[in-house]
Amino acid sequence: RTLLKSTAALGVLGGLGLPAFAAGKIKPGSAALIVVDVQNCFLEGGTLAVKGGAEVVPVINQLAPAFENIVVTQDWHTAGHASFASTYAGKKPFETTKLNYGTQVLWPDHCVQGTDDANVSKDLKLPTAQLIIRKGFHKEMDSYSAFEEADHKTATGLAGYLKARGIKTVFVTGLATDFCVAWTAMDARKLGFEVYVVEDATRGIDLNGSLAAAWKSMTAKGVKRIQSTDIAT
Ligand code: VGL
Ligand code: ZN
Repeated sequence: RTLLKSTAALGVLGGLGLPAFAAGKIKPGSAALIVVDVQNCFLEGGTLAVKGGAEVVPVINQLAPAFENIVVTQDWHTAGHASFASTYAGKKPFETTKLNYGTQVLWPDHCVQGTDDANVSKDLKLPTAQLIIRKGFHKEMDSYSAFEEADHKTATGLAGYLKARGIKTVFVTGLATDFCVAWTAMDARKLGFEVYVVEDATRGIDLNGSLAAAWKSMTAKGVKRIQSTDIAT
């Protein structure tokens, strides 16, 4: 059994000048599904709700049985976190500030550790998920990526986990396309993985054009954009 349909392999890879047979060789044992931040905070009614966020749940549930390895991520902030607008006098959500690692978008308070808002959606059905990566828990630093925090130095350990299990290809899904999904996908590329983002299994925040910008950056780094129907389930 292989994960990508051969028509998908041609469609996705043809335009990239890559060997069309490459995708046809992806075996479930060497691939992982990464489910990024499908948490109450990012769903309707949550503190940083992404439009249409809950629509990714049935798509991800439908993909899950095809995967032997599933990793879940969970945005997991302290109260008074450096990424919260409320931490700074005179700052409002969706403005930015400069922190010592670079520009930080300031968000409404969201995904605070131990709250129901921070819980992973109970509607997800991921029987083979074994690892939850919690990120953004250092009070002074954010972490959009599942692989490294915003200083681009502090590793979460996910790369080591995947490599130790012989995983070469990752399929990234979840929320939000233009922040945690995009940073996770691009870091995965940087770390040497083959990376597919399953577009209809994601939704974006789209702050000042960030969604189109994220797809442009991801594509430029060799991240492949596919649909859930391209995966053999
Ligand atoms: C995210 C903004 C702030 C995400 C997390 O999961 O994309 N976005 N924290
Ligand atoms: Zn966050």
